[in-house]
Amino acid sequence: MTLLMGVVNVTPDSFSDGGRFVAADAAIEHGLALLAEGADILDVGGESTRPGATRPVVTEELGRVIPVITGLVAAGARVSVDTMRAEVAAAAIAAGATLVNDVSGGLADPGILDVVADAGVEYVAMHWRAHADQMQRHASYPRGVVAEVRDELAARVDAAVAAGVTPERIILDPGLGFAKTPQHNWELLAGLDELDGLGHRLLAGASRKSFLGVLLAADGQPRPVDEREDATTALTALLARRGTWCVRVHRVRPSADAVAVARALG
Ligand code: PMM
Repeated sequence: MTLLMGVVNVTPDSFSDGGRFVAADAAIEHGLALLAEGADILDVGGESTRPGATRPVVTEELGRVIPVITGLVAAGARVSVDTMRAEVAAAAIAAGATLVNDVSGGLADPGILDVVADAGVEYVAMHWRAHADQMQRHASYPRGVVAEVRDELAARVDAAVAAGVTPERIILDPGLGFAKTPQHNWELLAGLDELDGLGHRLLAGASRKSFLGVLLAADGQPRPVDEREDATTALTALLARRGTWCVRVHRVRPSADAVAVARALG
């Protein structure tokens, strides 16, 4: 059955008021609410990867995510850390995270692969080409987006295995919205079966992304981010129907219903 990963972003734009401890408490409370709605995994991230975002320094990222991971693990949650940094991954694992969700697939900080290998935790390698402030310059796939993403993910698997990560612990993600045009995202979603050929579990994150806003645009204006929930839920149903291992979402309850519907269909 498809698992649901609930997003717990601990970034200034997600919990804007109050100091660090207020933000941590709010994030923990949010994570617990997602668990109650049926999240299987909580994904704690302290770096915004939205197009154009600038990076926090490592101490800032650690200060954001570690208290939240500690609190959620204490509450019994299965926690993943959404980070590209080896140092943050190591601290998150020490705090109880059992999955490292690396949107760069080991490209941003190759040392993260050694951390994952040493700890024996699960590893999500997402398709990525450049940091958020540069990535849309890399949205070019002359050989076809599905073929290029597949080959680049295969190279990330090779790098992870070379570092000692057990292949069974590697999960692949097409990286929707990362160096992709809306059309690229749709082609990737339609071509996920080709990524299955790499022999790893798949995770996809489409929740609220701008390509859904473009799809649902009215009068030339993209649908605002908080009005993309129904489209997100529709995608969860379709992803669950095709047997995707995990779907990453901001709101869990509607997607849990979608997974239940897909499951009832067999
Ligand atoms: N997308 C975002 C952040 N982390 N992790 C994985 N594995 N896959 C994704 O698609 C993904 C991710 C950006 O989305 P957000 O800013 O809305 O959380």
